[in-house]
Amino acid sequence: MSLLPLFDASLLGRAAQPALEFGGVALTFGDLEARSNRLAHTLRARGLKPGDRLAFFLQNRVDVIDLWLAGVKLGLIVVPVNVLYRERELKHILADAEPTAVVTSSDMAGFLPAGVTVWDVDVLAAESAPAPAERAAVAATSDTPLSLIYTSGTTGASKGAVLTHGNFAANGHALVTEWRFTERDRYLATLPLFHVHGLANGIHCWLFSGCHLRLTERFEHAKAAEWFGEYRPTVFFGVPAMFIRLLEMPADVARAIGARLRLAVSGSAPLPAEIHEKFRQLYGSVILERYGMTETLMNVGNPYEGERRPGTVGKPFAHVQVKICDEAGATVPDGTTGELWVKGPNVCSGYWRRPEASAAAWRDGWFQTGDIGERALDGYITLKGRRSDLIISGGFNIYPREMEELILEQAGVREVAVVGAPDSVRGEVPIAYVVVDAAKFDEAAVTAHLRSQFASFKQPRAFVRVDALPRTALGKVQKRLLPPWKG
Ligand code: MCA
Ligand code: AMP
Repeated sequence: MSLLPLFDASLLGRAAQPALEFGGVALTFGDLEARSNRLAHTLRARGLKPGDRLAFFLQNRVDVIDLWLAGVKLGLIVVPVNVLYRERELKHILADAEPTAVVTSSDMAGFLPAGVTVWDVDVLAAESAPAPAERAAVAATSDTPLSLIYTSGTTGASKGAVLTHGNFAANGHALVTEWRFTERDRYLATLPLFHVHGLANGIHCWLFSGCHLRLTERFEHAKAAEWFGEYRPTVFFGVPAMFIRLLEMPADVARAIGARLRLAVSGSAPLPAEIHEKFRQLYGSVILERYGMTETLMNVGNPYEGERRPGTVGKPFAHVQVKICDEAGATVPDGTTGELWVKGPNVCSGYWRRPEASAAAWRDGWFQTGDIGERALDGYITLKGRRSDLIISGGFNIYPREMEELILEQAGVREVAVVGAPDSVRGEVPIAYVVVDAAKFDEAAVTAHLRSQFASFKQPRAFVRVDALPRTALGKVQKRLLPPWKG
């Protein structure tokens, strides 16, 4: 099934109904239908055909929604790119995805590597204004790819997960149903639209249900009280760092917000049980924590009705099968730790142009998540860690190897290990333990170079100098034996 018929309940069926507000602009679903049709005509006139990749490198704005809808209609493969990415990340993703063009704004175009075709978002919008408002659409099926979303997997270089219309349809349909979305909901969208939490969950729950959306350019905790107070959302999705920031709200304001908020969902990183409890006390609202991945969209969630158990991610969604396996691939008994394997219409079709990586990640039709967890006798799943040394900071992923490779290239660095240290807001922050040749190592120069190459959230919070890295007899670095970072 194409996604379009699911969107049509809103785009066509609720054409006159208010759909969204952003920066003082209010649009109906009919406006969104017309805007995306006009953009689709423009993209087609610029030569885009079904299966072509079109990347966007944009902060949240309505044009991202227009691009997504136009991509759905034209059978394009849309490639969302994190706005915080810098030279290395951008070069890698754009060389791998080979998009026809990258749509960006004039203030961000300078970050894009030379040789990439850049389309200015405002120029595209101006060019689209006189285009026909009638729909330009091609047929799609469940298997038609819709998006390449880059995720680091377990290796240093990130890989594009090929997500199809069917993957997004299954995920969106399940969430709207399980989370009881109706057109009366008001969803405050502050998550970035370049990751699946904001895009596949947020945008699709909104479009499938026909509720109302308030979009913000990004999450800013200093504005949260104003946004919640003015907009009066019934639904909010966030990463744990956002819920931690929301604990700074005055008690009376928080109570009033909580009284209207029927659903607060946390995901993308572990939500500490203590934050779950503090949020309940302050807002009177019980956070629903769920677990997903870019490759699989959502897998497991706490129930809408019933116990939302702190520290757990709940039970598999109805359309997803989950089994917990030992290293040999045999299912372990409940109460025993193993790796989560998942199967279902939500799981992506593979990694873009990487048959070996795809072959390594799937086994007998099951996707091996790399996440370690256990299932209680009553079915609730608790995540316990990961097979790889992924660091999650503020809900953004950092693969240490990617940073280590670049740090090792710097003058005076003999050895390096990047590890996550606990952080009260972001969950974890990266710390680089280095063995250096002090005469040659220039920390300020290394820091400046890293900033030009990688996203801000990947930057080491500190360089800790050590005499040697702890290693096993086989030479593997034992990150757990490094001295704790004292901040
Ligand atoms: C963050 N920063 C940004 C943006 N977001 N800068 C520009 N535009 C943005 N959109 C930078 C800031 O400049 C700053 O950089 C740093 O991030 C922290 O910003 P701050 O305002 O201090 O915010 P905070 O209170 O620490 O909160 C950070 C945050 C951010 C807003 C929660 O981490 C965030 O948006 N996280 C969402 C990540 C997400 O959507 N993950 C979903 C992945 P500096 O460090 O230089 O000061 S999808 C996924 O994982 C799976 C599938 C799943 O299950 O959902
Ligand atoms: P990504 O593939 O970049 O979207 O990141 C997905 C990873 O985020 C998963 O493999 C988990 O390790 C982690 N994750 C997502 N949701 C949760 C959660 N509720 N609790 C703990 N980890 C989570």
